[in-house]
Amino acid sequence: MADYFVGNKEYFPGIAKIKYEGPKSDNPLAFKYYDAEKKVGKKKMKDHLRFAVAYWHSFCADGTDPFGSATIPHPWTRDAKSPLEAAEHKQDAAFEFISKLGAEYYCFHDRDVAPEGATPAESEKNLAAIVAKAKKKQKAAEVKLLWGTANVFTNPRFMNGAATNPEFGVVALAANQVKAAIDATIELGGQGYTFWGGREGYMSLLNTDLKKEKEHLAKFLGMARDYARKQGFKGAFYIEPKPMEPTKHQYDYDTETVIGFLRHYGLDKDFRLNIEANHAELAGHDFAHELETAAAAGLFGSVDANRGEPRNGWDTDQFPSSYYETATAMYAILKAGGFTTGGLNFDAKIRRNSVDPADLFISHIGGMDTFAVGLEIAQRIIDDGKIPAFVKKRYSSFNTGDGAKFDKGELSFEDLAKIGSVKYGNAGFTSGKQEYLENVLNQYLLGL
Ligand SMILES: [Mn+2]
Repeated sequence: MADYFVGNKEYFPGIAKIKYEGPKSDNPLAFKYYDAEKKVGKKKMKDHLRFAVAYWHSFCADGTDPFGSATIPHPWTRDAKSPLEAAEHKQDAAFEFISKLGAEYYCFHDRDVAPEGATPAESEKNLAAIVAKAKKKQKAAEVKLLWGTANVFTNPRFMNGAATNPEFGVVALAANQVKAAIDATIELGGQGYTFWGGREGYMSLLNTDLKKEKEHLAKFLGMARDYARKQGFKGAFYIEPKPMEPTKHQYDYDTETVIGFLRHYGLDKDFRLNIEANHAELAGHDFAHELETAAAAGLFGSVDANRGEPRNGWDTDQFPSSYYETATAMYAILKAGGFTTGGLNFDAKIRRNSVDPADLFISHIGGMDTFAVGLEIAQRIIDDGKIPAFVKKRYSSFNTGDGAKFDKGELSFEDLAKIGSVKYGNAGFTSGKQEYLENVLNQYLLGL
């Protein structure tokens, strides 16, 4: 990773490249657990975790919330003579930050990196100009694009949806934007392209043809996929489930819903899941549940790494801080074979009263350390083997005899019923040992 900042200006002065100093360090601007080159199992930490910085939260979000205006200073927006120049300064700040942090990847929406123009053509031109600069900066900073996406939810024209909009004209405008974002992703060597259906849902069934909207969504996704493949895109397409907010109900409700949707419309060969911890919580699921559900379907792709606030029920996008959550998530990810095109994208923002420039570093350092600990614990679960062995044994009655015949489809339902009555009258009293397994996991969490 190059030590790097571009332009004449350093936007995070006084902050040098973040280093690993170990668990005893009291330097807030150092990693305590994330040691990029350290080997865990068969891979280096950085290759397991594939951290990405989210452009929108880190360089665009200014602390505005429904009750208050901006609190977080963005010095890169000062002194710019035009929106495009402001976007260039923001890009300088972004590459300086990502490089100093030592993340290898980043993710963006089209509108995070380049300003919207007065017309769709002008917007495309702005994006192309910024992409040309990003290409050079990626190379100089040794930073790669994990995935790109299009923001088809902020502009008021998307108030009734994008691909699911009841007006055809808006569907076509969304396609114009998604096409340009796909082109940008390909140009920058992006390893994935994400669809988050921010407004692909409904506010009221009284004004909604739900069947038509879902069909339109599937058609739009298939057309975008075909276009990207025709342009030579080899990466993964991701759908990011979220149950609600801003709509009452979003069609990509949760992982299981998306799997059913992708299979129903024949999209499951190209599309994978991008799973966000906070969205899992909003859907009433554990983060690990969503990961295991995607992996069980062979559709695990990438992760938006954050956390919610369990007691307030909205999408707070906080930085991960729970070892228990990252350990169980990383265990699911390791069991799924780890990341290929995906990674851990910090779809997380500092709180609006975290106004020191260093807070952006401190939050990412904490998230990276928390996932590094989670990875080590997950590897410990696998290496020690007690928990995987317990699960294996729990299903061992399907390995031989009648159980194996059942799994192979060699028993009729009448056979099964007869065997049950004749041979297994006393079955069903084996302990699930949940408390024992929780105790074992707690021992791993303390590293004993
Ligand atoms: Mn979120």
